[in-house]
Amino acid sequence: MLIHPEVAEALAAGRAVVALESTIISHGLPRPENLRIAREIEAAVRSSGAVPATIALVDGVARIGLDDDALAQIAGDDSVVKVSVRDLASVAARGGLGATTVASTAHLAARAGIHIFATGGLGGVHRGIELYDESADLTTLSRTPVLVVCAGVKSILNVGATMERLESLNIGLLGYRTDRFPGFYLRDSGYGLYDTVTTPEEVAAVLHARTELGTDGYGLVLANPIAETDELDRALHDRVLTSGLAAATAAGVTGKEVTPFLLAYFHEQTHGASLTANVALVLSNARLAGAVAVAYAAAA
Ligand code: PSU
Ligand code: MN
Repeated sequence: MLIHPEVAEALAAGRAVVALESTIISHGLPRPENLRIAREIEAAVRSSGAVPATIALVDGVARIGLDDDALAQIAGDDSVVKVSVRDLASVAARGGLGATTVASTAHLAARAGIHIFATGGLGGVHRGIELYDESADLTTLSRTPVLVVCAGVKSILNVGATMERLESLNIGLLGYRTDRFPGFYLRDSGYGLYDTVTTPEEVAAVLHARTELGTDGYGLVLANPIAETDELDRALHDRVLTSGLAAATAAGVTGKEVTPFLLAYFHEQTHGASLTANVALVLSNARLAGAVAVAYAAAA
């Protein structure tokens, strides 16, 4: 593991640091805008007073905090592979270039001593029953001490089943200024929440209470809904979702290709509207995570 000097310095001084994933850059957002957006996400963390640490495998080394060259490689190199927790060692051993998912980013962040993490959407239980497909994001968060700030999960997933799994796996779930579980492009996935917080300081208080009670070994999700003005049109969303799921089935897409396939399908079929929404929500999550990290560091 190689921790970027700025990140290492902030951690040693007990200052606020926010981990960022890299699969969203390589596989979640289209080229060439993805590099610019990756830089904007880091800037959003900084705007809240925290240090960003984008995580990836570069030349087989787990990097905690990327310089601009590494960020450009993740965004534009054709050899970049999507790396979950189980793939980390094999890609590292062959010196490969790997973009980390929520699961593997959370794993490496916690290992580096970073406990706040921002992304767009969490992985979860996929639709379809014959081939059961559940993201390692869930099982990893059940045993990783990290707070993940996200806009809920996409409706490409089985949202109800995902929420049940979050409960079974002891993964905490807080709504940020909402009592509805957000649906990524939409503010409301159709499912309610039991816990709502309204300030970064309240989130920091929950984090400290978890340490006190010994439940801090589990992940915690802070669900931050997309702003009303950035939400995708619901009719467009429903139409593209239906045709996208059918296209994935028809193309026989399985395994780790499912999520990137559906994300790209949305970006194409909405002619960029889903991309605009996606960028807005990720930036909002990065700003909120930065504010939570600052409040958490102040209360330590
Ligand atoms: N959901 C999104 N955007 C994304 C992802 C999920 O809205 O970019 C990415 C994240 O990296 C997440 C991964 O961890 O997809 C989940 O993939 P899978 O379902 O194969 O575990
Ligand atoms: Mn899967």
